[in-house]
Amino acid sequence: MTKKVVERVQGLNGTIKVPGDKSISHRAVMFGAIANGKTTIEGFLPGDDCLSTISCFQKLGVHIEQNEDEVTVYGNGWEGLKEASEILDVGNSGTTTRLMLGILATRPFHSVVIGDESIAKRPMARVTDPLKQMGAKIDGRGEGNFTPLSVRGGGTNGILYNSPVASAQVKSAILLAGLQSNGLTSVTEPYKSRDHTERMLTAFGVELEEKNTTVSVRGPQMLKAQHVTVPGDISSAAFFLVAGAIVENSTITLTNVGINDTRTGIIDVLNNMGARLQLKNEKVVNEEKIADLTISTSKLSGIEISGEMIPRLIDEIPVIAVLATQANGTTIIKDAEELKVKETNRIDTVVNQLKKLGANVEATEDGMIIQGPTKLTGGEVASFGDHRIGMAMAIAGCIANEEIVIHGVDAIDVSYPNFFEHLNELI
Ligand code: SPQ
Repeated sequence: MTKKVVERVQGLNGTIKVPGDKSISHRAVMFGAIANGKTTIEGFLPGDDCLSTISCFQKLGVHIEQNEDEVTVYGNGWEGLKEASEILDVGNSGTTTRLMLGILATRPFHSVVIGDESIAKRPMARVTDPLKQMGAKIDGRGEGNFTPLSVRGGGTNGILYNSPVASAQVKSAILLAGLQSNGLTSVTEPYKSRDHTERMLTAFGVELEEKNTTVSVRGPQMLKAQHVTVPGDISSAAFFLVAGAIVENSTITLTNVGINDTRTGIIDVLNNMGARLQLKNEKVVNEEKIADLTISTSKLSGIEISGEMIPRLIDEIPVIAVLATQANGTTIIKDAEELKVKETNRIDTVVNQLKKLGANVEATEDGMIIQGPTKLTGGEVASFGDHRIGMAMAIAGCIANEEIVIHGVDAIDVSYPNFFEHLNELI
């Protein structure tokens, strides 16, 4: 476990190109692996989570070459996937676990899926139950709810599934299984979750239908290899967007950031709080909108964040909590129970760590309430193995009165390996 000392800064200024989008990087590798032909990926995120995806599909017999942010996947279609002689280790990655389960559910061989301590606690029944209903044989602790999981796929039929949660991982796993199942597969969710799967499957030649919050595919379907350009990850940009808004004397530009509407809740929050944020050079690359974002220090007001906005900013809530400690008035975050089943219980972890720094924050059943503005003090905090908590604490450290010590910063490598280099470039 590595620790890092972060000290108050006088201002953050400059331009940063954040690493590639994690969700899109995972999907590009997986879809390339089941497609026919050579898929090339530029701007890939070489973080630990996406490297776990590469390693699992290599074990499944797919030839994949990776050099920094460039990846080539030599797909041989669905039949190119072969029974692995080793256990498939997903590391810390929920996306790898759940989307890969959707793919394995239709493959007529046996697989064993394992991950780290955090993955072993995350609920998988949300995907294994519907996949079992489609005909896959999946078992594991808690009747297939927890890793290690054993999967014997094949012979699956389509399903009309009403998901109780707005989750892109649930939606994607079922749709991927649907591509190799008989008949129609349809997923309806309470609110629209991120739609990278729908966009990228379409680019790979899949026919799918979208209506309100329902997505449908008809099996069987094949994918055609593509070139994928991965935009910068707005979830990584969020740390510097918040830093730019709350650290005095700051102006930060983040280039080439993905601004897919299903991910831009953080932009709405910053605008609603009164931040000075500008979007420039908007364009569309590979079905995904991108832009350069510039943010400067501003006076902020507390707001309520709830309902359909939650899936559009779910991963940004740890750093939004830091933002809210500097906003005037009360910020209420609700309808965010999903935070409890992330890399950590992000309601408890965020609240407990921010309290150690003197923040006025309390946990609720489905979110948190933050009163601001408060001057944060120094102290010792920890990531608890959760990348987003580690980075949120580092941003808190930039405005704290005394230094803060963050334990477990190695977790940040999951999604933003050069996070501290970028932070130092701005000081
Ligand atoms: O991959 P993992 O570990 O689940 O990562 C997280 C994150 O913070 O990076 C969540 F802990 O992001 C998820 C996100 O919360 C990535 C994701 C995706 O790529 O489909 C979707 C969201 O999860 P969910 O459960 O709402 O579908």
